[in-house]
Amino acid sequence: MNSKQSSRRRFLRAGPALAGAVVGPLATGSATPVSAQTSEAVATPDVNSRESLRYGRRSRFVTTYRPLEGGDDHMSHRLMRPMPSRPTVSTPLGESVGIITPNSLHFSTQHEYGVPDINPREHELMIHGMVDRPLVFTMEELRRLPYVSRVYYIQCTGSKATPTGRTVEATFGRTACSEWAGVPLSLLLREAGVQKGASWILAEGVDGGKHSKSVPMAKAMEDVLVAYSQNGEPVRPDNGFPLRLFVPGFEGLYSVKWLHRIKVVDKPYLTFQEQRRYLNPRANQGHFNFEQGPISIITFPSGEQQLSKRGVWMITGLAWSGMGAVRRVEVSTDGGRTWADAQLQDPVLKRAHTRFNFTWRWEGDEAMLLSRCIDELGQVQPTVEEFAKFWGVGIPQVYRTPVNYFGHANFIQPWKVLRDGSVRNGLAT
Ligand SMILES: Nc1nc2c(c(=O)[nH]1)N[C@H]1C(S)=C(S)[C@@H](COP(=O)(O)O)O[C@H]1N2
Ligand SMILES: [Mo]
Repeated sequence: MNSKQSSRRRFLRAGPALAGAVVGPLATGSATPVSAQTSEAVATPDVNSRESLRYGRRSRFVTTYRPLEGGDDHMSHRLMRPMPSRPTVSTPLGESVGIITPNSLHFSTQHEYGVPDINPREHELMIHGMVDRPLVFTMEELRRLPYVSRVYYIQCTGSKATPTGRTVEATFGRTACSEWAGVPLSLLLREAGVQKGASWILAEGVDGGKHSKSVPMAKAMEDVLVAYSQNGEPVRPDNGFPLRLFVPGFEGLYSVKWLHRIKVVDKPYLTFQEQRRYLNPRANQGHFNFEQGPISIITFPSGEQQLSKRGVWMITGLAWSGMGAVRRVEVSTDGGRTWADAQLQDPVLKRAHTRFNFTWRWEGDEAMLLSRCIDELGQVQPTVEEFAKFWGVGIPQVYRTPVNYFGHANFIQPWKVLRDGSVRNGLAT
């Protein structure tokens, strides 16, 4: 055994011990022998190009891309029409490591009116309505103000467990986590002087459809950001360049991109977008969905991935809650009959993706993998059965109904491991 191999074996024995599970020595032949084979270092033609030197590039052997939702070929997709709207592409969660989504791999959706091409030197943010001093900021003026940076997830309401999604991208691909930096909205609102009786803000973007969203004043003063930076670089055009609202823990649609106007008001303004698509039609729910509940997803092994052999594998995934930090994640490998704690990987941050890991010994039998998030408020992520029962409907109705109807659809997505090691969606249709 060479030294690489023995250190790998030490790690594999340590893993289960750290996870608190009892696992015997590895079955003979179950670990991949480490060979001396490495890919030949090939000088790629552009290695010294001006662009490579100035902006960097990834290895040509790394081919992770954002898959197109629906899995169609790009040019034949039904939405590739000569209009600004484009198909949704998903965060490649199945290959994710840690908690930060690279900007290039952040999902992209809901641009029915195109992605505006904004010159930051001409962009302004206006704050008006029920304020003592209406204000207009240029980007330069905003950049002179004190700013904060925070790691937060974002999740589109359309992202949820389904019985038909074949991959983790097809089900939960519209979520991502970044370090967002910008000016606290509370600072700008204090500067403008919010008048008595003002209880909401209306934020509006400059995209063609003027996407706008009403946000309660209490939230606006709590932790909302007017963000211009994402993972250390200017927010990308897809994500709202040069300026976006970021409303941590709320449904993604609150985080208005290409932000140019905040009106301080005394009631929610049900603008076209909000009224047409975002309201919860159940009047007894108050029409609005705010924070997203506790949720977790197994990213590996997930749909269409493959366990190549029996033995020790790391079940890994992401958990989050719109209401705070993740306290615990439990994993079941037997369809929910028994559960055990997964390890949370640092950092565990409020309203951010949290990585969890669970060392598992696969004996080659069929297995049903589930994960369940418990947040710091003690809220537990439901199964689809529990979710349907809570809303007093049947499971088929849960799947059929528009996503906003039942609030945040945070029920568990099971993955089924077959005897041949292939992985399938584990929800019955
Ligand atoms: N101006 C504007 N803001 C917008 C949208 C939009 O279409 N226009 N889409 C919303 C929706 S539905 C989501 S899920 C998030 C997605 O943000 P992201 O693209 O940075 O992930 O932006 C929100 N903000
Ligand atoms: Mo969304």
